[in-house]
Amino acid sequence: MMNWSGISEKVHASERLSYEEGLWLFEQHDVIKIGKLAQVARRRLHGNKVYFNKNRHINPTNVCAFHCNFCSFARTSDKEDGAYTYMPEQIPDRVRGAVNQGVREFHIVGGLHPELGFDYYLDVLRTLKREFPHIHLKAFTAVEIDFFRELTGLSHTEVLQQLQEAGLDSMPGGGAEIFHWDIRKKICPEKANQEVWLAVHDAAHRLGLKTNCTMLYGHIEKPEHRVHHMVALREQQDKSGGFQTFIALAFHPEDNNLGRKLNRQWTTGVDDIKTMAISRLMLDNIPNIKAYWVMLTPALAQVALNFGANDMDGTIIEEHIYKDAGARREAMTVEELKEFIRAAGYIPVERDTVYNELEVFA
Ligand code: V47
Repeated sequence: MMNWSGISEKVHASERLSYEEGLWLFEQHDVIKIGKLAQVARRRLHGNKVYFNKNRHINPTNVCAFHCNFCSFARTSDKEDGAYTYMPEQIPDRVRGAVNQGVREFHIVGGLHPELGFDYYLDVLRTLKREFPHIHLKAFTAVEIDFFRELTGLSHTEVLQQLQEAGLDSMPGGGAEIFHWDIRKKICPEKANQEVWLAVHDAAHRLGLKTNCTMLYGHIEKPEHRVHHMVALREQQDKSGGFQTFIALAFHPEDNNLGRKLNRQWTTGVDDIKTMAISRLMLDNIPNIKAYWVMLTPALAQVALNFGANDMDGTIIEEHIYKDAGARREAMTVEELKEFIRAAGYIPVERDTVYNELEVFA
């Protein structure tokens, strides 16, 4: 029989929660209770610290060969309204301002362009690394890596090695969506599936690359698909150990087919907070839980710090994927981030991409 005291004992003893216990937590309405348990795990790992970094997103192209029905960002060809593709040599000038403001990381992801070869993506990295050698390049999701494998006939490992030579320093966690095929076949059937997505991260971890992982929730999935997803990530982490951060991504319903089908229904605040807390409890071997403020809004991301989250991402600057899907806020200054963290009662800590602490703002 599952109950609060059994789960609470396990959390206090740092014992792993089962799939069934994860599901049971999703069925509970006492979100404060779930949050308190998540805070036990969060405080054990991070005390009162909340991390942020100074980063800038770069989305080199929005032209994409795939048709994921939740995506508002993609265009099917260069000719479609709103389509854009930056040539590698155009990018440094676009981001120089952010570099001058002290940005330390570029988060680079984009469409799977049907006509550009692998060299385009290598050139994006090479150009940025040449121009800004001190900036960390966190680039390309597992889905993009698998697309490059298809383009080149190389293995995932060989693709990653070539990207590393061109300047790749780590990988973001996108493209995981919901692994369970009952859902995945309805929202992104063309994308790398669970096995492939995990195999790419496995290959990256074995090359010494740190990566992140995500879950897209709040659309047609059920709690069991969320818990299945978390357990799959946890099992992969047991094997290869290179995930740094988990980010639960709430579905944004504006301007995409899935959103229209669901009558533009947004996730609720309670669901967002509950999902955050349960992810902290289930993912006992992934060190950080990110409250991605672009996705949650800064206000709810701040609340999430009391529900298991210990990281607020960063300054971000020029985000497209969420903005196109209905998010309103595009950038936060370092001062704003620090203020949000302090006002919630935590200590802001600036980190680099791989979680070295750069400055503790006590
Ligand atoms: O994989 C796309 C999601 C992801 C929508 O690694 C949507 O540090 C909601 O992965 N509504 C990309 N979500 C973003 C991402 C990410 C973000 C921040 C930090 C990190 C990190 C990674 O965005 C996609 C997809 O799951 N997404 N469209 C939408 N309409």
